[in-house]
Amino acid sequence: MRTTYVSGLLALGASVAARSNIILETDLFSDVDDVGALLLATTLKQSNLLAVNINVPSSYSALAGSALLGYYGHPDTPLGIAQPIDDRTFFDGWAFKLGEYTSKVGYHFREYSSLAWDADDKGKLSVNETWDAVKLYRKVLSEAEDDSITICSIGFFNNLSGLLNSTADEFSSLSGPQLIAAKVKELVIMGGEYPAGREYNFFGDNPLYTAHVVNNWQGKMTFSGAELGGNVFSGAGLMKDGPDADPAKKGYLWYTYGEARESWDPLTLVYAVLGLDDWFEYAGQGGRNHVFPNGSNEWVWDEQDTRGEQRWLKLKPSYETAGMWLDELYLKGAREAVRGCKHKRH
Ligand SMILES: *[C@@H]1O[C@H](CO)[C@@H](O)[C@H](O)[C@H]1NC(C)=O
Ligand SMILES: *[C@@H]1O[C@H](CO)[C@@H](O)[C@H](O)[C@H]1NC(C)=O
Ligand SMILES: *[C@@H]1O[C@H](CO)[C@@H](O)[C@H](O)[C@H]1NC(C)=O
Ligand SMILES: CC(=O)N[C@H]1CO[C@H](CO)[C@@H](O)[C@@H]1O
Repeated sequence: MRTTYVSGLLALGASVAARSNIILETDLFSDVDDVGALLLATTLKQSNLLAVNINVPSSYSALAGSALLGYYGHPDTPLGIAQPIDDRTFFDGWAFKLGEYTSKVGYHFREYSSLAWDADDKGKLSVNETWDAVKLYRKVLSEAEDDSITICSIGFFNNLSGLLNSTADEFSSLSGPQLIAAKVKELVIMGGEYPAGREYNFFGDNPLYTAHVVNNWQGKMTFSGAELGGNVFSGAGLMKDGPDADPAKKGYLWYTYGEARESWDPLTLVYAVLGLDDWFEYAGQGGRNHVFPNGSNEWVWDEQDTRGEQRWLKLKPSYETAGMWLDELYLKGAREAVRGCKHKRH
């Protein structure tokens, strides 16, 4: 196995039609691997990022998300967030080791953001320019070509559950499930453990939302489990060699203090954009994921279930190689962003 990842670069000449239309559903709040995923979603040539929805309702998540989008050349990509928003911040009260990065990325890169950092007289940040996540799904899906959208879910399931429950509105006369059936090509999910287990994205917020989405979604679903990204470490190269003023580099440093991080979310994003490519193969075809009310999950074999193909991902290269490939992609994206950086807002 070669150790340098080139197929992403070879595809540079690929036509625009070969790009994947991505809606990113992220819990950009605690773990920094969402930042790695967002870096790739905004800088991979094969990614056509249509919208970002955040499922933790923190004003700092919105500010960080907006700053990252602006910095990486996507100032007009709409940003949605679960409502109502509050001012919660992350604190690592488990290991007392990991730092908080959303408020710092939001503040230090505020010049790239389309949201105002200014606090009102009660100290509350103004983030009222963000979309309600479910409305944003309905708008983007209603405007899309049929069967053209990949939703890449790397966080919790409140917004997707809200989308499933949604009804006709100003954007579309279709219900949530009808809109999904018409427009969504694939739902790619970081969450669960395969063939069975227990993972944070599934149980960490409201596991009933997870069960609602995974057990009812009609259409193709691909799962990236705890065991996949949990063994692949990345980010050290970006922290060491990345451009000084890169917000993803800073986010990683503020979170891990220089240590490589597990790669659950960026690996999932790579699959959502590139497909299997040299990175992945499928497992579990013919079976279904089932999520229990407590958020644990199990792969079941049920021939009565005709909801559409489901599978989970396995890695093709070694864990070390995949980590190296990720770092190459982070560095390439961060370096290109420096060259293209002409999009300060304020
Ligand atoms: C956001 O708040 C500002 C200040 O209160 C107001 O001027 C603006 O119209 C609001 N924008 C939206 C979209 O509600
Ligand atoms: C959507 O509806 C299901 C019941 O059909 C409910 O369990 C779930 O909480 C609802 N989701 C949201 C986000 O309110
Ligand atoms: C979750 O529920 C499943 C099914 O009832 C059960 O097998 C499993 O032990 C539960 N897990 C936890 C951690 O409670
Ligand atoms: C419109 C809608 O259903 N939005 C949901 C997104 O998730 C939050 C939970 O954080 C729900 O309260 C909202 O109803």
